[in-house]
This record gives sequence, structure tokens and C-alpha cells, in this order.
Amino acid sequence: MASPDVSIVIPVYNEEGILRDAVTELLEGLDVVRTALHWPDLTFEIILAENGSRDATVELAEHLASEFAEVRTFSLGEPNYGKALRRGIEEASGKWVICEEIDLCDLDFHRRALELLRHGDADFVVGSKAMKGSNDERPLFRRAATRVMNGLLWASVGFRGTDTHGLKAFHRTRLLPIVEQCVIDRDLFASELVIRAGRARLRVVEVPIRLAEKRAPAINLTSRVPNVLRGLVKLTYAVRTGKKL
Ligand SMILES: Nc1nc2c(ncn2[C@@H]2O[C@H](COP(=O)(O)OP(=O)(O)OP(=O)(O)O)[C@@H](O)[C@H]2O)c(=O)[nH]1
Ligand SMILES: [Mg+2]
Repeated sequence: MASPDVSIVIPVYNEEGILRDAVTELLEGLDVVRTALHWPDLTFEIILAENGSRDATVELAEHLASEFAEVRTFSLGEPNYGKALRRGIEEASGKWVICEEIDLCDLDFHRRALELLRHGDADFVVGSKAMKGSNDERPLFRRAATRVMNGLLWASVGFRGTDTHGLKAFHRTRLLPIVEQCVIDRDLFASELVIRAGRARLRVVEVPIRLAEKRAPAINLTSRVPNVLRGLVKLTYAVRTGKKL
């Protein structure tokens, strides 16, 4: 396939329950995006970035890749969200990259982000579930965790946005040097990318999103806390000193 306009990178882990429906709905929904943007020949690829699944996710992803020309997949070993997302971005060939989550597939975000990117109004669009105008339907505990995480990033590295996790879209070649600078994997790779992009004076624009998950998260939030805190220490050190801890 020739390089598409847009690469949609979706990390997936133990998603046999929703993978097939989510990908087929996304493929259908992309037509709605083309129509809404008055861009009938807009082309996409979908990269399913898997690692560590213990269910049938790998087989299902490979089947989808053989069925649909727009779908590609790879598997990397042990579960690691950041590592999978990073490799997906590095494998992407589109002019723009959209980082998605399989339980969201928010076409309205795709439309708004591509509108900003194609008119040169942003280099990096971040979907925020915490800014004015957003609507976060997750339980209170997880909404509070987003606020706490953001507060920690304000205090530790001077981040001044409202959200670093979740949906993102960017101009691929403008962001690749920033991706190369990132040293953190797992949950905080996505935060490091947003923070470094802002510090590099790229035009980072937040847009409010409505967040309604198709299922509860696979990993319990409390069990992620130790890893996230370790990542935060490493991230602070790396951003402040330019060196890896
Ligand atoms: N490859 C890979 N994908 C993962 C991993 N953990 C989660 N994902 C994927 O990342 C996306 C978001 O995962 P969720 O389980 O919904 O987590 P979440 O708590 O909603 O994530 P945030 O609140 O945005 O941090 C989904 O597409 C998952 O399949 C992992 O270890 N490896
Ligand atoms: Mg989720």
C-alpha cells in the first residue's frame, strides 16, 4: 500500500472481547470522517500494536490484518503500553498519526484533529478529558486520578496542559525527533511525548473530548500506581537534566 495520509496507532492488550467489532466499526466510521471533512480520497492505515496478551488478541489482530488492506499488526512480547505505542508510531508511514485506544475509537476527535492539522493550526492535538467542555463519563475515582496525575506533572516538570494521556494526533515527521528523545516506557511514555513536544515549542493544541469507554479498563488503576510513580521520578529527572536515570 502507498503511504496513507493518516496512520491510526492502537495499542491493544487482551482485547479479544471488543477487537473485531471496534476495528470494523472504525473502518466504517472513517467514511463518515471523509464526508465530514469533504475529503473523499483521505487514506488511512490502522496499526494494531500488541504486546503480552494472553487471550486470542494476536490471532484476531492477524486475521483482521489479512482481511483488510488498511490493517497491520505486530506483537512485541511482555505487556508495555508505552513500548507498543512508540513502536507503532515508528512503524507508521502516514503524514499524520492518530494515537487511539481500542475502547474509545472517537471519530469526532479524528475529524477535529485532522481539521486542525491539515490547516496547519497545530503540530500536535491532544484530546483532553479534563479541560472545559470535555465530558468524562468514567467513574469518579478514575477522573480524580487524571487530575492528580496532571497536578503531579505541573509540579514536577512545569506541564501547563490539562491531560497527557489518551487520544493524540500529530504531524509524524515533526514529532519523530521528539519520540527519539523519549526515555520512559509503560504508562508515562505518552505523557513524556506531550511534555517534550510542548517544551520543544511545537504547537500543542488541546481539544475537549467526550469519553465513554466501551468496557472497563483491563488493568486495575491501583495496581498501576507504583509503576506510574516510578515513571514520574524517571520522567522528571530526564526532562530536567536531559539524562536518563
Ligand atoms: N500493547 C499494549 N496495549 C495496552 C496495554 N495496556 C493497555 N493497552 C491498550 O491501551 C488502550 C487503553 O487501555 P485501557 O485498559 O482502556 O486503559 P485506561 O485506563 O482507559 O487508560 P488511560 O485511562 O487512558 O490511562 C487499549 O487499547 C488497551 O488495549 C499494554 O500493556 N500493551
Ligand atoms: Mg480505557
